[in-house]
Amino acid sequence: MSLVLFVILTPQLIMAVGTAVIGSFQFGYNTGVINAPQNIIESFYNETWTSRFSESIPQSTLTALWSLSVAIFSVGGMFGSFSVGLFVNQFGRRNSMLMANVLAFIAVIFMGFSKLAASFEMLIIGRFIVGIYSGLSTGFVPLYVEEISPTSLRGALGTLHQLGVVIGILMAQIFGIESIMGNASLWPLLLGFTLLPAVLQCALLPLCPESPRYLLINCNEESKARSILLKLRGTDDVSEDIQEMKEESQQMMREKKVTIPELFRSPVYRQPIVVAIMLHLSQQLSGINAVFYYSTRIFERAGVSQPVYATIGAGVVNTAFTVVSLFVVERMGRRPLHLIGLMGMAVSAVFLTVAMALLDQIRWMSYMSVVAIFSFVAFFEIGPGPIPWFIVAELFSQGPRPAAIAVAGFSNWSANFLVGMCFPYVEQLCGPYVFIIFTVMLLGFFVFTYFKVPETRGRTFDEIAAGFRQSAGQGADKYSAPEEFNTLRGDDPDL
Ligand SMILES: *[C@@H]1O[C@H](CO)[C@@H](O)[C@H](O)[C@H]1NC(C)=O
Ligand SMILES: *[C@H]1O[C@H](CO)[C@@H](O)[C@H](O)[C@H]1NC(C)=O
Repeated sequence: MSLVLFVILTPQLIMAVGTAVIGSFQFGYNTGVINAPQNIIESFYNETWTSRFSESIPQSTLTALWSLSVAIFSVGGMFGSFSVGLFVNQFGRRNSMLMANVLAFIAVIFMGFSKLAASFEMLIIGRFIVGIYSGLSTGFVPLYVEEISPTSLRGALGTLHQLGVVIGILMAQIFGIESIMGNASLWPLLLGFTLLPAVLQCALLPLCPESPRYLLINCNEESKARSILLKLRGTDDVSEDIQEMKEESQQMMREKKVTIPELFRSPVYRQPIVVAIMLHLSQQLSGINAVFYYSTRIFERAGVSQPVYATIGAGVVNTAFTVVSLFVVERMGRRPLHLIGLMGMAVSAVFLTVAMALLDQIRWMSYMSVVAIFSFVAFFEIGPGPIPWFIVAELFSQGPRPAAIAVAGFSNWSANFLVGMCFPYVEQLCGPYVFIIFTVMLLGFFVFTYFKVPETRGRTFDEIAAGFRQSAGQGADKYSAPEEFNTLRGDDPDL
């Protein structure tokens, strides 16, 4: 097995994947960066407000402004993820990634100079723009990585996107330590750090190949696609890959391109799209971003004496378990992993709630809250973190895939916004019981996944589609013997 791995992992492939996932890193970094310096930036808001209006900022205004600064990132992300399709088909996968960096540069200027300009508006605008960039990246990167990877490694390399994200979060948390950049004078640098990866990516991307799949299917440039594939695969025979792509392209022509409204109207896609949306909602409404945005605050509430270090601990656990999932995801099916992850998170959330509720009576409950958050994060990375990506990409063939990914991205970011914006308020309302809400949702998603989500690992689009049609016709019993159905996708009258 490992021998095969080395044969397929050519330097070109490693380089291209590594460069692409810088985009994932940026997304993670900007997700996590706002967590640790919350108090410091809040006092900057307070000072700015005081010097403008000669009175200190009302607590409610501060909460609102802060939640907005955190959550507007997701509004940007929503716009970005909706524009992914426009870019990738017009300019190609690689050039789209290159162009998006313009946004990163603009965002850095806004965020990095907000303190100098004494303007929290600039910070908020910068968060919005870096959100757009992140929305684009989270669309570009998995698409590019999937299209340049050999089939056998698609899953494992796909998780590198997630790994890039969690390393970004971890770095942001480490840089956010007070003695590094999380202090009153250096926080603009902390936010402006995004500049460096952007420069690095701009320097490396021109050396990476365009996606062969894009060249072949979108541009009809077979010889270019072939020569890129030869380098990426490190073999002298890529006819199988080319053949596979051609088949897909033929199917696309038969299938015709699917728009977002059609996705919901056509009975062929309705079930898969509902599954895609629910999976992304399950990722966001699991409460993971409550942890990534606010864990320092949560640990403070839970009476942990060094909340920043606990936050970093959560980042380490997050990264470690992403690596674990990298290895298991190709061995185990997507479905069991997602189920295990959801259930584990639900149980952890219960422990966290108990720990926070009993904090005043029992001192060591603060340790239990740390353990509970760590295991919450670990289970996230086993299931709801990486799995929705796989399943959504594997549920749809080229025709409907861009539209499907846009819809999934939209639901992801809307839910992300909802959690980022509302969590501080809900927490004020519910106190220690706030994670009960996530527990209930997690259990709901568990039930949904159990009954509705098919296994997609190692199955062709046709088999999966046939499975859906079967279950639509027959009700529950499902997806167990896909090989029996050998239906062509194009033959459905509703298309
Ligand atoms: C804002 O700063 C002033 C002066 O430092 C302080 O008294 C006040 O409590 C702060 N307001 C908030 C909402 O933190
Ligand atoms: C959804 O959000 C998660 C975590 O916040 C992120 O890892 C993922 O890339 C996002 N997906 C999309 C489609 O934007």
